[in-house]
Amino acid sequence: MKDQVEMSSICGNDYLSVDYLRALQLERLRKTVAHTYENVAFFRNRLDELKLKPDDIRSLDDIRRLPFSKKVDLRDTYPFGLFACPLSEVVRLHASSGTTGKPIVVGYNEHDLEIWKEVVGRALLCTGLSSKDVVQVSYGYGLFTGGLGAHYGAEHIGATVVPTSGGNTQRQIMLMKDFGVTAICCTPSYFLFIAEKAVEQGIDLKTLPIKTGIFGAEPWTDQMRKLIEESTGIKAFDIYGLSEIIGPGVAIECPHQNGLHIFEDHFYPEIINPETGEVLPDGETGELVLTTLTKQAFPMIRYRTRDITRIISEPCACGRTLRRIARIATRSDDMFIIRGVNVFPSQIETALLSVEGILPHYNIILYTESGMDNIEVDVEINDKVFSDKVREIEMLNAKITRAIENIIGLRVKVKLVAPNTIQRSEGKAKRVFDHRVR
Ligand code: DLL
Repeated sequence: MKDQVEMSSICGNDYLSVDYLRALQLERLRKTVAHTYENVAFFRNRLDELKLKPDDIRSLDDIRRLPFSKKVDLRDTYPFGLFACPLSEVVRLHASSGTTGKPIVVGYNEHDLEIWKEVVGRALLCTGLSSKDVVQVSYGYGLFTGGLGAHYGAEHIGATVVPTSGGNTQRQIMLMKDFGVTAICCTPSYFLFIAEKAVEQGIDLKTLPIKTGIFGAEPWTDQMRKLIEESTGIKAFDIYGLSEIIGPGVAIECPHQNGLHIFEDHFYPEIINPETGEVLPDGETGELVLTTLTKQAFPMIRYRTRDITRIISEPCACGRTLRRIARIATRSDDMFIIRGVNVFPSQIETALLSVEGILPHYNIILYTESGMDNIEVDVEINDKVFSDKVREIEMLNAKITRAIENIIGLRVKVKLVAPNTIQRSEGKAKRVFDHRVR
């Protein structure tokens, strides 16, 4: 009975004909624009300034006539200024920390929660999970959307949910083993920590039933995926989302892992040149802009995510007609400029993990010395290397320095540190520390 619910009623929209999907998107876009215009003064004023009416949106391309929205709009209207229904109809609030003081707040009515559990459910099914799985949710529960988002999605497909939230890692491993957990949802950095603790406890994850990881909420690289898969024997899937749009469940990889399918019947994607705002064709890299097509309490129109990716429109071997986005290696605001060179943390991770003998735990420290900006990369080495002779450690240091220089084109200071000295994360990892003098 549970199995029948799964594929037929939940995933139908993964396989719509492209023409039908576009028509559905247009119909939903028009509704969303009209609903937002009617109920959100902030949006109405912007459209009025542009002398635009909701009825002017007649084709999907007309979306380009609509103004972008940004994180600062949420901040300026804190806490509920962008809500499109009275608070009495809102049944859930979530919030994500902004860079300055106040968080950004998002709201859901009952209909929105239904959509959320549908898209997360579809996401989990897309990776091959089913009602037979026992899913440990180790994303944080609370204002962060990760825990509750994954929770209700997993319940929706009839899986058995183990709601551990983040933290208390030893206990997480005990429950994973005792409950026969088959899949885990958490940040990739937290899973690394769990895997490390399991080794310390003498538990080999490869001998447990766990076979799938649903990892997201932070950037991670293919190198990190390889390392996780090889050391733990699970298959690691990338899941993407953001609070402003819904939370987790905007996009996910299928077993072919050549990009993340976007649930396009609910979220309309565009890629823009972040400098000019110009819309770029599929295949070109730029900033992802998302429009919600079905949300009611907190609709978002042309939200600039700051996440850098490209749309992949070639058909996928899985048969889903949903377009994909390339793995998000970086946010435009994560990039730092050192001596005129644009550097992304993911480039440093890629370089580090290409070198043998180091552990996937690192910090990137930006500092100023004699008026010049520099990068120091502190990286842990494994016990074996740590006990090696000074000369061998020096050689490893030179190798890492070269690997980074080859990728970013800058010589950085590399510091090899003892195992277990870099702070582990139970949620989103913080890896960049900016101590530059401005
Ligand atoms: O991180 C929602 C989420 C929870 C997604 C659990 C996946 C799993 P926020 O806290 O609002 O929401 O942060 C959103 O995190 O704009 C990206 O910059 C980053 N991010 C999320 N997923 C990925 C991913 C949740 N798979 C911000 N790869 C987004 C890279 C990601 N970055």
